[in-house]
Amino acid sequence: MPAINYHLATVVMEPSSQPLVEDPRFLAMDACFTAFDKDGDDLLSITEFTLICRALFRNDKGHIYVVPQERLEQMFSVFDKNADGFIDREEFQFCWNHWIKTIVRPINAFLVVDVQNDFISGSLNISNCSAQQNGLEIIDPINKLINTIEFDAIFYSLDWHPSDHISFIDNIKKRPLHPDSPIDADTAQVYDTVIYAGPPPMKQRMWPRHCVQDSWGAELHKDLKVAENSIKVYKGTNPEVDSYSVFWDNKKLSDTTLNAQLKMKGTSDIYVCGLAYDVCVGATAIDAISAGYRTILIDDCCRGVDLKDIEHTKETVISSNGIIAHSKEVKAMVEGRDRRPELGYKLAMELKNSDSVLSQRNSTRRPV
Ligand code: VGL
Ligand code: ZN
Repeated sequence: MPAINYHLATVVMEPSSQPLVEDPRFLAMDACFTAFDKDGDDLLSITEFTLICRALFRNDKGHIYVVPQERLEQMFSVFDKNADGFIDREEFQFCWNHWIKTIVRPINAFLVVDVQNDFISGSLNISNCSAQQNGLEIIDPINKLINTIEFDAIFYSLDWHPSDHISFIDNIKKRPLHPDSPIDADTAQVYDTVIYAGPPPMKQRMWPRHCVQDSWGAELHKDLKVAENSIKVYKGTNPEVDSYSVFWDNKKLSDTTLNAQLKMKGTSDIYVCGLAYDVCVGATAIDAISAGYRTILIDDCCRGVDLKDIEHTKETVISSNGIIAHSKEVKAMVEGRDRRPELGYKLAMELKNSDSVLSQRNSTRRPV
């Protein structure tokens, strides 16, 4: 508990001054409101909200992140529920409980994607792919994160295919291809994309046989630290559909237990890393963002297949308000000492959406 109180106190700390809340038993929420209600009218204007954002979105090295005016206004309007141009104390209660508390004390999950033998030195060794990257290089930085940072939960995903899996090139004649498939079964090679007949028709990139259930290739690399109380998530177990994301298979037919387990722990933030950057790591990060999580992709703890696809993965994460971070930045972020405006904005937009879902439920419109 002292840690939480400390972080909440920093919220009402002006640059280069002492925390206004020094007694941890102090009612932090009201103190915060009062500290930022500069003109004492018992309301927070956009200018006063902007000061809150200056206190929130900073790191412990004294850097204050710039938040574009348009974003400040969008976030303000999420909390100014009656749209009268001010955040009153009741509106601030929502802002405090659902936004500020998460920003200063996130609940952090660490997700290590598919750090398995086959991708490092086995049948789908990514160093043979076009980017020629070495998966072994991520093991030390991942272990360092596990050894030095207190995550609230740690997950390891495993690509876990049955022998007749649809993605294996040597299984290509087991299922009919669609007439529109760009390549036929006799000419298709590893890494080509074909279209299976279905129904419904389904695009599939072909891979060498890899990560077959219970084989050596499917084991986590022996040097990867497996944290105590961590959770393993198996994916790609349905022979008929591939599964890049750790949340969903590629057809979104079924989910793994990951989202339910994250929800159970009250997770707000997900740190993603592993193999392959532009395949399973990217798909997982993007699904994490769509599922509403504040998402951080740890760049130096990922290795991928194709440089252009890796670039595209990063662009997609950034443009959907995720973060690309270096592992050395993670500890301060996890501990709420480095608070990124992109993640604050993402959370505010989630709160806005959850609001509209609620109001839709109360109206005649069909629930989404
Ligand atoms: C993966 C290709 C096929 C991955 C899994 O883990 O990135 N890539 N199956
Ligand atoms: Zn696979």
